[in-house]
Amino acid sequence: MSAPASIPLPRLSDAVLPVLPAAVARPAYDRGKVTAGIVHLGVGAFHRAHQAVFADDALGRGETGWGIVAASLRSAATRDALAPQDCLYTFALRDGSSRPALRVIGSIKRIIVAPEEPEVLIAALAAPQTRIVTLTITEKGYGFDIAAGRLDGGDPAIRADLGTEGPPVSALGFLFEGLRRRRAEGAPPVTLIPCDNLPKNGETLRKALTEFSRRKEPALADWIGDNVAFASSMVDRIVPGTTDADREAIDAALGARDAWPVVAEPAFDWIVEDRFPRGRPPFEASGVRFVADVEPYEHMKLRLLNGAHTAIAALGRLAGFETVPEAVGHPLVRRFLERLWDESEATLRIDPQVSAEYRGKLLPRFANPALPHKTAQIATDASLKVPQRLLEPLRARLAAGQAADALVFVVALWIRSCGGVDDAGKPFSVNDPGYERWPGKPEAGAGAAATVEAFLRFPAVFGDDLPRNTAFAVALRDALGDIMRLGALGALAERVGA
Ligand code: CS2
Repeated sequence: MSAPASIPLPRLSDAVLPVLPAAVARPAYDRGKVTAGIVHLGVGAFHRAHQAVFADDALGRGETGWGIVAASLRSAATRDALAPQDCLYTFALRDGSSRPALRVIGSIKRIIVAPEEPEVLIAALAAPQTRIVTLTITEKGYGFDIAAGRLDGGDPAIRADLGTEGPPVSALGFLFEGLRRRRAEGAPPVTLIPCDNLPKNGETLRKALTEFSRRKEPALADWIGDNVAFASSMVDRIVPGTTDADREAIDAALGARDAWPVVAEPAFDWIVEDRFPRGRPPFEASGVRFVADVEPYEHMKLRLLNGAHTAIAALGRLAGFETVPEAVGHPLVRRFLERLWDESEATLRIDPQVSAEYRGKLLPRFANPALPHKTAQIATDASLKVPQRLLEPLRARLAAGQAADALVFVVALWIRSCGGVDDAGKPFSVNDPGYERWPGKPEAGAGAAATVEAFLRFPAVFGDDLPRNTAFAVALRDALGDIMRLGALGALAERVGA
């Protein structure tokens, strides 16, 4: 007798919601009555584990105007996974101790793949009921050279959009077209909220979009000044990429097939500048905080959490730690992170109790065994991350005449990791288009002095001040020399004691 064929699981969908296991939370509101007040650009896992969850909370509390129209600027993968399941997906909270809490999120009404339907995205951005546009497009999505304070002239998508009247390809190009139509149609003001790990992200987006518009249609740049609010926001939640093992476990618990669930830690923060001329969703009921100035929180998070992440990522690539929990399982790494945090925390302008509490939670967050966050994922686009996470606190310390050995060491780890060969001689891929585009890379096999000299001429990373600081150059060369000689962990052991 042959074994019975297994019965295929039904696909997650509105129709399946009523028969999911009782422990799985799901929308209790009528999704058909929800209208879209939010357009989101960049419908990756982060958005789906963060803003879309708060919108779902608001809908669950009886609001109906805060559904989301989400757009992918490039890939069709998320739309292809979620459209057949009515844009529903599972959000799994993993705290490492118990079984994940599962919840089906219903706030996304539609997913647009921008290259396929540019007009639909422009129309959504221009729709009068759109009151908020949120963005998670990663650091490079802004096409802005932060060190120079202007558009990144080398960014291919920005160049293409500045040079043509055809359908846009970049986020700035879509925002420009959407706002151009809002002006033409007399649509009311709107708030743009960037949710990426950039310093002053609202201000950065304002500068980028204003310069972009000024180059294409100066009158629109003036209109934007009067009709568009830019709210900086600090976002925080660790959301590793979904794995096949996650999918299988979640399908089994749901009794339904979800092509793209997301998994995340319970901790989160969304601190947003309160600039909403046309009202905003009552997100504070979910724990979102609206403040006048987000900068102190942003510095705390970028310098403590993300700075440590970038350190762990470079170290992981070089020393062979595949995940963050694995890296922080090593006592030397933990000891080093405390040093790094001592240096960075002292540069913050925030109530010391707030930063101490935040810092105190980081190691347990990083060690969460249920979230094997890949160091390779965090190492992506590192040249766009190092400045705000490490060089800003480093500058602050140098200016105050304070030592910055741990920060310098992390910059040296990053430089070493750009070589794409680990300490055992095994190659790995460096996924950083900003670095790849930079023409001044050192020769393969160059020593520490020549490598540092070359890197200091990478203006988008080091600006024009750090290359003139001889003490910094010498410290960087010595740290890199140690890493080349002893390997990343060996050099680390020299610093924090074996
Ligand atoms: C990480 C962040 O990939 C990265 O660069 O540092 O995505 C980090 O996990 C989040 O900012 C946490 O809030």
